[in-house]
Amino acid sequence: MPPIITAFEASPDRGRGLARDTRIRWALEEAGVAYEVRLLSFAQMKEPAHLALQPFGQIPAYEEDGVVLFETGAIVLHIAERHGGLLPEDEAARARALSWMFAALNTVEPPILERETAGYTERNESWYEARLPLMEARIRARLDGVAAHLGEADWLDGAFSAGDLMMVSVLQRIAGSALLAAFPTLSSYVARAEARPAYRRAFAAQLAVFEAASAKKP
Ligand code: GTB
Repeated sequence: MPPIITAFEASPDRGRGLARDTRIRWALEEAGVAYEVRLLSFAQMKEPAHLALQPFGQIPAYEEDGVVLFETGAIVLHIAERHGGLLPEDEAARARALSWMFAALNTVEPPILERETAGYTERNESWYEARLPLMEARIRARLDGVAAHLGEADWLDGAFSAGDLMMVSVLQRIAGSALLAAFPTLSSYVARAEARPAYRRAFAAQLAVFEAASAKKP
């Protein structure tokens, strides 16, 4: 049985590939694994059937041969370990790739999400404009670290790995912003990753879901 992932039946990002199922689609495409998708409405995401797979009522969840997983980090790691293609064979290089995967999720993503969430929830509060430069400085400090390590290289540590997949997925959340544009090597890094055939297929697949949902609307 192919793995099954869950995704939004109508993604709020309007098919821009920012919902987290894209990470999983991309990892599966890089590994050459065919998959199926179970589409959920927001209401279905909070129902017991989905909560049994994803305790927070979010997407994505992942099912494969009796293994049920949630959290994109855990899912990408599982795909990389089970199916190959995303982690180097060499033990030390593999460990470094995993460090980058965790750095993306634990060090780079939190300040980016903080700014994004504040934009949704605090924009009209008196403190928002004062807090914004502080939030952006925290993001820039993380981008400095990634850019310094990347230098002029194509990928973070030798060949493309799950570390790059996760880092690019995180950086995409500030794509188009002045924050990322201030780091030309990181902008090129994101563009290089997005040009990978596996990413193009993953992006097209999630966009097709959004377009089909839009076409059904009266
Ligand atoms: N830590 C979890 C993981 O990595 O798997 C986070 C999963 C998560 O945040 N899922 C989001 C979700 O289900 C969808 S991707 N949210 C619904 C809820 O919590 O009730 C996040 C997302 C949503 C929308 C956009 N967008 O519109 O641009 C981008 C990203």
